[in-house]
Amino acid sequence: MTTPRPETLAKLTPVLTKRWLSPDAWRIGTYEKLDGYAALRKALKAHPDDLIQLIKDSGLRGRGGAGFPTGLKWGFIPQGDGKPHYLVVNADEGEPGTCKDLPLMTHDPHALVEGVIIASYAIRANRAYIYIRGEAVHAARRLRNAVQEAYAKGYLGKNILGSRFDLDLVVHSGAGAYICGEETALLDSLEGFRGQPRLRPPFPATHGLYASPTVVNNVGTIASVPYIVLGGADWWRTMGTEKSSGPMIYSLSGRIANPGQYECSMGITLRELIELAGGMQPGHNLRFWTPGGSSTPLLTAEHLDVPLDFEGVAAAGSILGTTATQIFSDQDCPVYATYRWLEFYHHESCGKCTPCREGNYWMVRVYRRILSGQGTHEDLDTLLDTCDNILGRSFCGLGDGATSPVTSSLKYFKQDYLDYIEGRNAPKLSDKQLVGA
Ligand code: L3W
Ligand code: SF4
Repeated sequence: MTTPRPETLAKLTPVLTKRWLSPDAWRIGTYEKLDGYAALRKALKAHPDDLIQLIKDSGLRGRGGAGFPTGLKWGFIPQGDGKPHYLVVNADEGEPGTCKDLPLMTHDPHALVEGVIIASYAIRANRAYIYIRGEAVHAARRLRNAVQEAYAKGYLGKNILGSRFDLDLVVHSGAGAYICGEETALLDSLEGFRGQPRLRPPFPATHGLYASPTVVNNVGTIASVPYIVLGGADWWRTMGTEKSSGPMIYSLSGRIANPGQYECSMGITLRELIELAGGMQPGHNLRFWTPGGSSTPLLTAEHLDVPLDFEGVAAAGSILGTTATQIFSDQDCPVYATYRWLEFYHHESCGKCTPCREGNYWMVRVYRRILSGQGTHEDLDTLLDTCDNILGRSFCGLGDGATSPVTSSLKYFKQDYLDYIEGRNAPKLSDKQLVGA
């Protein structure tokens, strides 16, 4: 175990995570004692347009993977259009390795509820939904309890705190499909249809839930709002970088001494995160890692000093994504890891478009062949060619994301593939598993 240096420890910025260790922080009484709902009282005294401007000034960017500017998105909602507006929170956290929203909703559900009320007031929505992943039963229970408590205290319902603003909030559990984390599939699922992506544009901002203007934001994005309202845009900008402001919850998993969530100023490096987490597990040396879940191209030990903000990771050839850093060592095989991720994408592909549905199916078969010692050199060209036909030709991000581990592992670890094909690596899969392909 390594002990973090003081300058690295200073990069820990507990903002969204600050109440997680307080006993009973999920109960409204505790939340109120710890500044809870103070931001709502302040926000309801402001003009909704000023709140949108505040979020624009803070530079807050979406925490769900794409990093889209939140204030800009809120500003897209047409005003005076006579249509109902909706706020939908994407709590369908399902990206492999990602584990920042579920602990937030479990430990501090009122932070999300308070954020929902403020955001709904800003975009003039009178109905909001939290779409939570079906398997997250405990988090959903905590959220439903928080919503009930908020109604009982007058923070939800009619004429909230005497402001004449009304809001109803519904917690809706999905059925465990990864694709429902794609915003338009989520909206279809919420409307009672099978969750499959819609064509964009039009974007949800103009044609969302029930074809009405809708903001879809991630849990971490909405839970950031009360802090910005209380602390101000300038304070928020004291953390992070110019274009990637604020703190971010990084989820560390894999070959690390203390896996978990580390909330730090954006722009921290993996080297510093590993230090905060007590170092690598004994006997393991870093070999490859995902900066933001399996849909983001792999990076390697050469990238330990890449700033983990939107621009820094992009410059290194990957994507910040959901800041799920899965850490693999010299005892892990990048070919096998990629195969396991592809099994996931193949299973979760909704089947709507041919490149993703067929491409992932074929790539899984090719990986099984390689890993059972029966691959050929042509298989590597087939993989790249298949990725070429998926990337940019799929209907939604799932298809594009599935190509990331394939192309990046071939870029950095081609020799590992060759070792299976040329018989230097013992097969990892049996003939029986190959037949199952
Ligand atoms: C109005 C325009 N709105 C863009 C909105 C759009 C959306 C947001 C970002 O995928 C990525 C994906 C995953 N007018 C607009 C506009 N918007 N132009 O901005 O849009 P986009 O298309 O950049 O991304 P996305 O479709 O939201 C998110 C990657 O994140 N990812 C995350 C996966 C995580 C999960 C999970 O755990 N649930 O799915 C990881 O890397 O691959 O590329 O709101 O409407 N002109
Ligand atoms: Fe469905 Fe995959 Fe096409 Fe997305 S890319 S619409 S998940 S088949």
